[in-house]
Amino acid sequence: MFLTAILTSLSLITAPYNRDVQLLDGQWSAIIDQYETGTGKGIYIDKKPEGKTDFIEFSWDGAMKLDVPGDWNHQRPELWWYEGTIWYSRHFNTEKEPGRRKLLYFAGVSCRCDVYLNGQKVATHEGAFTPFQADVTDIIRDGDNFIAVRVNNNRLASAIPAMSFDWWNYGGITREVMLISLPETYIDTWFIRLSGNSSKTVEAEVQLSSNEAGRKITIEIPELGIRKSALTGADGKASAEFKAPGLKLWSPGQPVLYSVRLSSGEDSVEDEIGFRQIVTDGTKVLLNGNPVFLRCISFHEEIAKESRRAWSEKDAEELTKAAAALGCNMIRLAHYPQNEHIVRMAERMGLMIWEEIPLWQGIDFTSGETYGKADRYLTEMIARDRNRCAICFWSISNETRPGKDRDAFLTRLLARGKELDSSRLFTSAFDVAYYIKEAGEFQMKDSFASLLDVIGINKYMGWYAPWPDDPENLRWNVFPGKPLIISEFGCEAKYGRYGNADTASSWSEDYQAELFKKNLAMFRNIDNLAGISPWILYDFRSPYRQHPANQDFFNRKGLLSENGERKKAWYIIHDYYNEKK
Ligand code: GCB
Repeated sequence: MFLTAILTSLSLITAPYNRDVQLLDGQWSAIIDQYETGTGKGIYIDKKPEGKTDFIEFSWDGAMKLDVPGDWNHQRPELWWYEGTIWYSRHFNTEKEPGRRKLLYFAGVSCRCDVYLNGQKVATHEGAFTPFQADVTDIIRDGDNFIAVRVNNNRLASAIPAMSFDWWNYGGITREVMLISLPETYIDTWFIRLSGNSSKTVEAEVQLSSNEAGRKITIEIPELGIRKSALTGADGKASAEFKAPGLKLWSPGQPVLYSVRLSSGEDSVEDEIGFRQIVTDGTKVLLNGNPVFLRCISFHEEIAKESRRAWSEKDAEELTKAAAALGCNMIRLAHYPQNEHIVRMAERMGLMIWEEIPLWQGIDFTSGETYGKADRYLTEMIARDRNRCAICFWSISNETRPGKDRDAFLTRLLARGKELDSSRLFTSAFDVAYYIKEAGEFQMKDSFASLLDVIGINKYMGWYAPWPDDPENLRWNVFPGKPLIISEFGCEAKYGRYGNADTASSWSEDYQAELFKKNLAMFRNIDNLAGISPWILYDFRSPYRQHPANQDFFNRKGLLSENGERKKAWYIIHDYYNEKK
């Protein structure tokens, strides 16, 4: 019964990194299991031969080593293209602590996995980009423990994303694994934010790990001289609303974060929390009541120069600093929830965030199973990041086509998102805005889109779509009453290639620069334009991008090469963003 509870629970502890953590990073043993025979052979038990006639084929003795965190692809040449199953394992020492609980927390495993601790299955999870956990208090042993994880990164038609997508399908335990030690009853989750449209009233909901009524929870914001207490109800949850005079709101220009301390019984925990308002007013996005133009850039969770997934704080710093250097006040985490270090780093630096689930083209909208996965993805993303004030937009899809099944699927998903968090703007990126010659303007028909707060448009004028006229002449009439973000535009260029500014197949920086100038000229005609997000900050790895000389498995739409060298288009956006400041 205990196990079922673990497997079906969506519970995710808030701010796991702020806890008493034993990191299980380092070199893990690994066995390639191409034919999926490991589970049947009980590979998750560290067996040794018994007696003279016994032998073990899938032996951990002498197995190869892989770094955790880390994708497997970049670690060994034979794994560069590998899609399938790899088993990971390691021993670790810990202590059973009477009267305390232990959670095993995985920040991200790509794409699906089964986790075994001391021979028992403790968790199963699908979805490369969100965390999961298991309460292992009763399974952990004093001294030596053995953890084994079956990791599989096959693309599946029912999965999110599905069979193909324009980024590398990195496999492995790509983010941190940790064992968290907690009091028997601990502060499990919290959601602390401004109350409604107020700028000085704070609202807090705090959930204990057990459903105990009458437990006192104290919330302190020492810098503001605030200390409030509330009692839990029968569901173990306490709510409080209080005035916070003197509260400074978070914004890109002033990314103020407060240290918030929560305590209850023997547990206490701190989190850095900022407060801001984000709403729309007609065609404007208002941050703390002021219209803001979104100077955004997308990037993948990748250190492209090393052809690997980004996972560390240092990686997060590299990516977010590169966005800030461009003059951005916002980042789009394409196309999935990236690791928590990136989100927190961006928040500290004053970058607003658009965060999305990888519901990217090719999704099976007819499948109930897939809907369940989408619901869970969204729930896990919001559960992890709802206290991050930098996140201003939740996006639920990228480039989906209108239709009965898709409309029903996304409408339901959007309602679910709003139920989980009504304090943000909901958006999606669409590629169905077309130039209608007879009307002399861009239009878009999509009834689902009309339900969103903000419309994202991916439009590759001059690359996937030829220019029908001079850019200055192209009018836009796409959801004219709502804020519109050009959430993608651009083209490929190889760093250091010059000339032929009028020929796409030159792959030249000059063609890309010209295309950017033309797009910026066209954007002046979009009355409801609330921001832009060029595609993309860095060239990135993708199996789609085959051209042997010019791409070599890199999508070359970066403003920066994979090594961080600035292409001409980088300077164009840099200047444009400086003017928009
Ligand atoms: C898109 C996708 C993005 C691709 C990009 C491209 O519309 O949203 O994931 O990488 O186009 O380069 O084609």
